[in-house]
Amino acid sequence: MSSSDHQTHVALFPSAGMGHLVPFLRLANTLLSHNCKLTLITSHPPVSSAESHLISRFLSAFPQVNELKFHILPLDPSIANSDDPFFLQFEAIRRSVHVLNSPISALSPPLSALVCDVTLISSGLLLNTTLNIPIYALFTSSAKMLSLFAYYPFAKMSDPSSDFIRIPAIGSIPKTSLPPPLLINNSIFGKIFAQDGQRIKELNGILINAMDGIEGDTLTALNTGKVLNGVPPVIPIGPFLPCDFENPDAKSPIKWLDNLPPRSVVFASFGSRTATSRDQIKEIGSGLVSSGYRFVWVVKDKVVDKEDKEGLEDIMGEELMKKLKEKGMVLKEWVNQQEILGHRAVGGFICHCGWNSVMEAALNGVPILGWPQIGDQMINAELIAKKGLGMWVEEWGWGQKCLVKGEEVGGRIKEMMESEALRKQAAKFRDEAIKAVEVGGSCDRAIQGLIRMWSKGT
Ligand code: UPG
Repeated sequence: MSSSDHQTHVALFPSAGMGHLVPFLRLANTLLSHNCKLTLITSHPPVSSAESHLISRFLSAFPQVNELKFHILPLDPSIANSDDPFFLQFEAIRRSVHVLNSPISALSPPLSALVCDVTLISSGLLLNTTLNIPIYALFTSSAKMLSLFAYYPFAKMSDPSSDFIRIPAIGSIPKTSLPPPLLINNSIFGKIFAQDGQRIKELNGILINAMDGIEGDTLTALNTGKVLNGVPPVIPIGPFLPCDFENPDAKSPIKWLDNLPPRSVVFASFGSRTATSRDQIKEIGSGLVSSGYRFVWVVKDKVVDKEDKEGLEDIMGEELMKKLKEKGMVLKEWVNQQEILGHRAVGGFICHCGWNSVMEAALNGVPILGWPQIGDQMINAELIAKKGLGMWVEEWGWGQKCLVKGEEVGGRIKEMMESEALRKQAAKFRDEAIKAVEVGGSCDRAIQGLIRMWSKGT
């Protein structure tokens, strides 16, 4: 019997977009460090170059990982009313999953567990009709969002005329804060949400990039059946730690930051999958300049990076670009966000409240100025404001829908950078996050417990 026969063999099945891939690969890194055998299921072709590059860097760093590559059926834009390439990819992966049946059953040694993306719960359960192993989901957003996901199929039926969704033990969420596609009939996102939300009871567990220090109350409510009876164990394994293979070959602002005083710089970035309108880009630019603070700003002009070809000067105009260069660093490429947030010169983060970014800010003790753009981000923004990890200007609404003036942006940046209360609270979350990820800390214990269960087939 070879030594690999004794290894716990886990398959990880992420869905589209860096917001889903990054946490999966960070989990992969942790499982590998605990000597698991790993199969990574990759769907081809991916939507963005960032995904292809990250998968390549990951596989080069860990040649022992088995890549189970499968080609998805063609995208079908007529299938639902969405022009979002990432949602279309979610749907296409779900529609193509049957092709995995035979290669996944043939894996050797046989799988001990499958961890699928939250948008692939039905797919994972479908594959399990032949595998018959423990199936887990990795929930890539907040525990509050998970409560909505679990309760949504019931909430939707309860009172369609109400302006709120009331989630037991969690509270009311205004419908205006829900991911906007949930309010559109027949949207891909809405369908996945309803279909997979109903099936979470069939999972053996849900892993989540969350920690008790931030969402202990919600995690307890989920785990004691107060949100919904029958929710499987929700296991917080956050915050995920950044990994060496994530480093892009990009222009790094780190040397520039090295020469600046502690907490004197604002970092602005809105994640991997939203484009900022040209008008809003110009207002953000003038807001950053008028704030008086130095800044690192990552500009994203197109939803999919492959299409993001125009130069900064063309987008900003010569005059604004000149002013921006005097005070800060503007980039239009993939950066090492964790490294920037971890730099002592960075004292605030203008952030869309994508959940990975929120947890990265917490791990580094950096206060957030939340500016939700799409999806779960308004729910996350409300959460960080309530917990004191950041501020959220409710009147700004959805970034994709309203134009916020530069003067207003600049004023709020000052407010965030000058708030002693935010700084203290963010530092408290950083301390708790560091405790959670220490050897013997809550993450470590949770991962070891999981591997023990998986090795016993539970
Ligand atoms: N990142 C970089 N460099 C960049 C841009 C992003 O390293 O130049 C990283 C960032 O550090 C983070 C990830 O990419 O780890 C982005 O994830 P996230 O902050 O969650 O944002 P999105 O890419 O927008 O993620 C999508 C959704 C978001 C949701 C998340 C998890 O937009 O709302 O919370 O997926 O489900």
